[in-house]
Amino acid sequence: MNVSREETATAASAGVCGVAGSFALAGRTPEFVAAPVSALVVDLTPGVVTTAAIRGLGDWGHRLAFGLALALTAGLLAAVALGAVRLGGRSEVPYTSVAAGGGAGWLLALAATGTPTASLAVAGPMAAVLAVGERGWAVGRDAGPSRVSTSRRKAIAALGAVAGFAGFSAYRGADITGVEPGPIADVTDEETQREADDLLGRADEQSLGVSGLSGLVTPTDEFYEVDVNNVNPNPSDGKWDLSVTGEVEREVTFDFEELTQLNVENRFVTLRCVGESLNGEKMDTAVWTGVSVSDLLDEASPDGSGTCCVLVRAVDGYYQEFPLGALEDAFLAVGMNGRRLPRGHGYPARLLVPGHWGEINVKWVSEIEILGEEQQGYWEKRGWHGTGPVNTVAKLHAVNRLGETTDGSSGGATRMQVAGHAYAGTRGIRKVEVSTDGGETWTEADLSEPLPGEDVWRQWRYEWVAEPGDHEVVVRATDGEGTLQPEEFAQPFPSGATGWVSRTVGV
Ligand SMILES: Nc1nc2c(c(=O)[nH]1)N[C@H]1C(S)=C(S)[C@@H](COP(=O)(O)O)O[C@H]1N2
Ligand SMILES: [Mo]
Repeated sequence: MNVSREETATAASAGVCGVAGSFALAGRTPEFVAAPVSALVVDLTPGVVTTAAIRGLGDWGHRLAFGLALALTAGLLAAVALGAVRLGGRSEVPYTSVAAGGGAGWLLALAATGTPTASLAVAGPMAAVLAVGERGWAVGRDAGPSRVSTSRRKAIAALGAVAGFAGFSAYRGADITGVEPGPIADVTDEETQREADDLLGRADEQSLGVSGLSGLVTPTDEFYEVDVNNVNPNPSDGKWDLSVTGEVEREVTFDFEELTQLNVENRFVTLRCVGESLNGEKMDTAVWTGVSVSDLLDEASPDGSGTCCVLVRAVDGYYQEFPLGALEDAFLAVGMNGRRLPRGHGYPARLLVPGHWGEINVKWVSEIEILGEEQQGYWEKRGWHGTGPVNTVAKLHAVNRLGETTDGSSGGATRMQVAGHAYAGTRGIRKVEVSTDGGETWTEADLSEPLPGEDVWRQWRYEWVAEPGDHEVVVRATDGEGTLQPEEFAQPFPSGATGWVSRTVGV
């Protein structure tokens, strides 16, 4: 088969523009044509590779997988477009390539997304490129002696147009979030809303107000997000439900309405990812609105004897297994910081398990299966041990120079401030100590007043007068049971980071 450069370029451009058109319309929602390819890439990646990528590349591993999915999808569409171009070249009928390529692109997109209208965003740009290809390149070919320069100019213009379109769609699609979460009163009542707002106000008041340190509640759009997939599900209230199955007296299913008819309350809960580095930023707190999981379990009545654990499944194919006991005080959240859950945090409902690593706080939760025997969850299959209680940590995220002072012995001393958050799950934080001499001597830091709730972090703050030079600041927490945060350093893999955070502060 003899394929010309023009044909290849047209087909490749059609593939890129098909993906770009789809992203401009759908963003990272399931209507994006590359969404199922992305899920497939994640699924087919062996666990050891995933874990190695997380350890070696961090969040870039995720981006790489998404980039690969985009390239594969564009390649697939380009292959279809190439077939259409070849067909058009042999046909007497004008625009055969446009009809064939646009039609095949539409069918492929429909197969991938199941949405006829959204699939037009793939077919349209593909057809447009094929039309330009059939007209434009052909004219270039007939242009006689000036052919080289004409076709080069055309190639540059075409490349520019494709790149421009891809850039535009990357910008457009990035803003598309799927559901727009309304106020939590929409699905509960005014009193629940007022209480959530009051709690937010209270967190604001109790925050230590240190410059450069986030408050006791993390604003929703700054709350960390960890998903196995690059494209999150977008279930609607009407289509979503949650079942309790397995070793139960009777299996029960709740739809969203039924769920919100239960006793709704607001709770402060902190989440932390087992995969984050020791002083990382994947630890945040919100006011969550929801119902107690035991209310759901009561209706199903798990068989008392012979049950050990639960397998919780989600709409995105994620699943986690952990001891049944952990569900006793668990919460099913439908709201976050006074509004409904955003799609990225599990709309319409997610699990919150007090004191446990983030990974078992299953988002888009769809089934709670009571088990008689242990199984491995998604991350445990990939080598992690992240289903248990969190490690104790005191982070150091703010270093502030408060001003020159005269109380230093040699003059020229500076009043310094360091601060951060401390968290120990349901054990709570008893104290945080700071050393400014590399761990020789320790002083207790100020702590924010505890917020109500059994699984909430605290802020700490420490100020001292520092002589000019370098100071090795170390910080460590003691949990509510009196246990000091272990000093020995460990990487996040497989059981969460340990050690004391330290930082050299130059004055
Ligand atoms: N369905 C589903 N639930 C999930 C995940 C996921 O990928 N899919 N990620 C888990 C992990 S590893 C963490 S740390 C928390 C993060 O919750 P957040 O994204 O709301 O901060 O969600 C957990 N729940
Ligand atoms: Mo996580």
